[in-house]
Amino acid sequence: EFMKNVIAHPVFEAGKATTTFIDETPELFNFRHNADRRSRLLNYIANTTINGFPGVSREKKYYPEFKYAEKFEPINPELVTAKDVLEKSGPDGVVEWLKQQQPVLLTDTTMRDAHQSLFATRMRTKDMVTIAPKLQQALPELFSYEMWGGATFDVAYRFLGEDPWMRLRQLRQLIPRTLTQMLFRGSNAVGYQNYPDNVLKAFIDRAASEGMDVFRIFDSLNWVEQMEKSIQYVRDNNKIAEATMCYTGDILDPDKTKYNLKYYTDLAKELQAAGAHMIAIKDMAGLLKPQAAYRLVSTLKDTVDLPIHLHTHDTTGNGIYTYAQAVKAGVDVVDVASSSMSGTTSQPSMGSLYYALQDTKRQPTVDIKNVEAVDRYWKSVRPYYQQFSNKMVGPQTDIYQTEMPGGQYSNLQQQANALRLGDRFEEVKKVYRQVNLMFGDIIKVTPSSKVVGDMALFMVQHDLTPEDVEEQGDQLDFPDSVVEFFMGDIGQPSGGFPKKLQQIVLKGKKPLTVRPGSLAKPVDFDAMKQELATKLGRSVNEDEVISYVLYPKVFLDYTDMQSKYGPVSLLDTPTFFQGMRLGERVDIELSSGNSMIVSLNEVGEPDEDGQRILYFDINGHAREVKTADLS
Ligand code: 3PY
Ligand code: ZN
Repeated sequence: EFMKNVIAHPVFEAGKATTTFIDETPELFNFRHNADRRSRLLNYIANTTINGFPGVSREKKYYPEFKYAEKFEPINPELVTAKDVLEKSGPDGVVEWLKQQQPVLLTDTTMRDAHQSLFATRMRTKDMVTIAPKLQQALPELFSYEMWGGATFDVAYRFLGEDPWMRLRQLRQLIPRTLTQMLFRGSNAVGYQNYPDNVLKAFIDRAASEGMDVFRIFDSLNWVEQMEKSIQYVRDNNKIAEATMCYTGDILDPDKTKYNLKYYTDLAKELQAAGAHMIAIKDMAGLLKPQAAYRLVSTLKDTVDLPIHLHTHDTTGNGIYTYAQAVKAGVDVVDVASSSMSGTTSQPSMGSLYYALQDTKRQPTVDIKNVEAVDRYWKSVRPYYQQFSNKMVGPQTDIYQTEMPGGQYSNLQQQANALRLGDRFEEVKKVYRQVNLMFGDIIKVTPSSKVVGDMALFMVQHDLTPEDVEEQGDQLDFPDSVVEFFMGDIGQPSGGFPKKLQQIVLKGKKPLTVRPGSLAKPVDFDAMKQELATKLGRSVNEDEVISYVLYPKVFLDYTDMQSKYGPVSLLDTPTFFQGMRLGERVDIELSSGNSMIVSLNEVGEPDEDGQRILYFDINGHAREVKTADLS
């Protein structure tokens, strides 16, 4: 077996093996492992070349000749970052430090919300890790990099065939001087349902130990009870608990009385009492108008003694103006994205904000040349993901009425297309607004936004008006998410449920009136570990158990994909989504110093069973791979 490895080794094959070859070539001993990884990757490439990637058309492979050669100065030894303060003085130290900063601080969302909101969360770890060391050198003084949480956890496993924990560890290692930040959906963790408290705790403990610093914790109905436990678990890890108020409505509109200024100041006080280190205003739909931002931030500054972190989406086009007003009112940190990953459903641009605040005392302290140089990298990466883009070409001011979150817009469009309602999307938006009012005017953000979206699609699909729902409700089979919402499974909305509609939807079932987590049985992690180990036929680690508990099916599908196709995260992004084209050559670095150079020389016609043979050349050796043509 060992001799087979020796003979098959490229150095030996090339006749270059000397007497010390065996001693100097440790991979001979894991050669089967490597050969196996190579074969699995080739199977992936062959299959993707022939059958494509779900949701990606294959007319043209976008594969630019691109070498990113920007160089940055080493970090100034005098610099003190928020991360340095956290390491030295803990989260309370960061809170005090923030209060002393005159310039507004920045969070860069490029590696999380920007791509979640622009191209369905599809950015791959490889494209982040490639730039991460340079990001660290170029922009160490940022408050934080948001690079995890929200939809990224699920999408990494489900669509990208990669391990989100690995992403966290790699970025943490490459960005040691700047805080990492994640979006945490309170009792819904990084999922769409309520999890028992011990699952929240296990997840937060693990994320903290793997390098997460700032946890932005929200609840989709702004229900503080749903955030309290998570805030405490983050505090227990000596990390930063940023408790969140999701913003909806318009505090300056006297006709909109439900979510008025008092609602937000009361909420901020409750969050402070629950142990928040910082307060986030999460304007997920881009509804916070500039004058309202001024009013809200200045009032909050007078109400609570905590730093305020503002998050908006540029969907309605006023993001920079909103930030400028918030900065004037004393906001401590704002969320921006690199220019070519900013705008519309994403965050406002970092570079634009820098210039908008020029000649003010609060202009952010960043080197604008570096901001622009980093953006040249993102600009070259963005076209890889064009096919997942939401195609919104400019600001959508009708969102002020629809109140649809940036991340939902493109998703709902996809769902509408799938139901053949694509050409009725304007109607879907109109009904989305009606549904919100039928439900009692609720906060709309994952997962409550999905409930409203599902109901809107249901009503458009069945041509139902709100009156129809009331009159024929007992015969209607409402979407599951709507039933769960009225059952209280995602919590209690402010002002309670509309009673009549609740009865219609629940058809006699008795709803919860307490926090679902207070009734949920704790998960038995030891039993889950056993169960997973039995299913996979091998021992499993802590990350795998937590992921399995959160997303059992998604996680098992991911492990299936791994056994079939190997470490697909090592492929470059165009090859991952597009496979190869005839005559093309691709370099894959399997591990440091261990590369695989692949050329595709010929693609055979399908045989009678629909199998094609692809003729590759691997590190100079011919190799045939058979794959089924599913067309
Ligand atoms: C998420 O929950 O993923 C969000 O980004 C909500 O805005
Ligand atoms: Zn957002």
